[in-house]
Amino acid sequence: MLATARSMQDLPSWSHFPLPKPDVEQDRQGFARYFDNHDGYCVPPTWQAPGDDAYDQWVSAIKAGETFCSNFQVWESQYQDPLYLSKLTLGTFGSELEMNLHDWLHMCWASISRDPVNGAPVPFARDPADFASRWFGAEHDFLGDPFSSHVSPVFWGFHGWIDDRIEDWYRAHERHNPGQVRRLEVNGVKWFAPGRWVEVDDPWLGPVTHGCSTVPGTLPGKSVEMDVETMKLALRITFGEDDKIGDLVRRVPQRPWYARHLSLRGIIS
Ligand SMILES: [Cu+2]
Repeated sequence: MLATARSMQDLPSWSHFPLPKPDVEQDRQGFARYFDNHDGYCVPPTWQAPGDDAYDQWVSAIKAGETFCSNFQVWESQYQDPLYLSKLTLGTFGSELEMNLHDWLHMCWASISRDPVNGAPVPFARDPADFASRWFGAEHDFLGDPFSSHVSPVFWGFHGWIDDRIEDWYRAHERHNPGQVRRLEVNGVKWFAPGRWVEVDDPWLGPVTHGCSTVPGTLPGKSVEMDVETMKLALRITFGEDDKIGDLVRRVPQRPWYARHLSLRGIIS
């Protein structure tokens, strides 16, 4: 994804996570300057989703300055620590990044979702089963959903940062387990040969290897998850209205996509 996007546009990685706003009592000027948002990385204010206290608490905690110190900075240093990385397989490291850090980055830097037509706030964000054309434009600029998050420059900053950790992981293994990880190019992407530290020989390359057909209907010889209309139906069953699915499936509460796992387990207080 990054390689393709970078072939069209300059999309630098964050070299470090942007610092939170300075304490107003310690640094009045810095505090005021923070809100000028010169670099575009100012953390936007939290918002409330009516009737969903668990969500309100979770998203405001993620955006709090204390959480930057207790979580984001801890992960930032851990995921660059050669000794720590040298004990992880690539798959385990990827899962850690995804489960601990990734969704939080999306939600920390997200602003409230807005209807692209009239700018009205949509606190629960676009319904995942709503494919109306207005959601497909660049005006739908919401970092909390994979449907729209790539519109935000912040997305490319932190995804670049995450991607850069793969090289750290490789260097860590070179240092502590020399010769045990071998570079290999797969489908034009820098990857690694399967072995003790690399379980997956088939990296997820988005639409190149794992995407849906761009032609609606069927893609002969491919399984149903490759079919756009089938996947839309699956989303409607998962997130759609109760009366259409009966008692068979419990309705998933609607929340921004990257707030699906409202775990506070990571917040160290
Ligand atoms: Cu992401």
